[in-house]
Amino acid sequence: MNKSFLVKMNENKEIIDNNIINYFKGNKLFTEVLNYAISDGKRIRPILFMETYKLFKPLDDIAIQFALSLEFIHNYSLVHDDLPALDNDNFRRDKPTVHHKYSENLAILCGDALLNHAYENIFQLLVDNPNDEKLIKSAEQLSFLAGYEGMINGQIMDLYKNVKTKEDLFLIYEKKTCNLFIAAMKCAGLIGRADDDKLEYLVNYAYNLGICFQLTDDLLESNYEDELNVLNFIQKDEALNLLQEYATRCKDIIKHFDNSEFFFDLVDYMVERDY
Ligand code: GRG
Repeated sequence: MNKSFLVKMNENKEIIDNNIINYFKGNKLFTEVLNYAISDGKRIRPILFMETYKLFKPLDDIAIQFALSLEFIHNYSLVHDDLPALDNDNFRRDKPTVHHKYSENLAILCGDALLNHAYENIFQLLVDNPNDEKLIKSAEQLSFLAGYEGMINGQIMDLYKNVKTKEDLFLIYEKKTCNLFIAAMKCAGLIGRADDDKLEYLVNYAYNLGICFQLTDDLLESNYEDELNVLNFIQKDEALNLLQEYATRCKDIIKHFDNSEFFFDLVDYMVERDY
């Protein structure tokens, strides 16, 4: 992997980690629960947001706060997804899940609180910048893409749809995974005043990158038989070819931007990652 890309990834991750670790103050048990839920992760969505933002303007506090909100939403979805009523997972990021370490009721409330805080943070940006119509639009887009027709709809399909084909599966991936990637890039583009053509490129790149991310996840999974996994629909060779196809699409799209080396390398990172 390109060394300067990895340095950039680490610098970005550090910005998020420095702002998010022990974010919630106080010494109550619930503060501990909230901080536990957000203490780890690759920080891909906020990094995607910040790097997209930098295609248009230098990083500022609006960008960092928006990026943090994306990470709060992502973490709320993981805490709730791990609950016994949904995926019933006891471990995530090599640690006990929130409900497993604390309790189910605290995990439900933790997810609720993270989601609310994400929007509280964004409303604060709107209060501070009341004339920024693009910021308002980006807040609306984030809530749409993460909402009942977006990411949550992916979870509904995962639970209730009879997935018979690869196409059914990809629709779930689009909703569950790609939507937050799209939110990251589209919102950054909106706030950065990208024109309509550029916004469309950002959305398409984010969609294709989300599928690459998900296909890599599937290929890394060894016990996939009873799960939603592309390998239950096609052979490994075919999945690897498909992954390359989506990766190439990303690279073709991002050629439309100047100074977009990071986004070329990001595709390779997504395809080559081993965790
Ligand atoms: C609203 C409950 C609820 C669910 C919405 C996002 C989602 C649907 C469920 C979360 C679980 C899941 C398997 C989502 C697919 C996307 C995915 C692979 C998430 C993990 O993302 P990473 O690898 O996580 O970026 P880290 O740990 O790095 O933050």
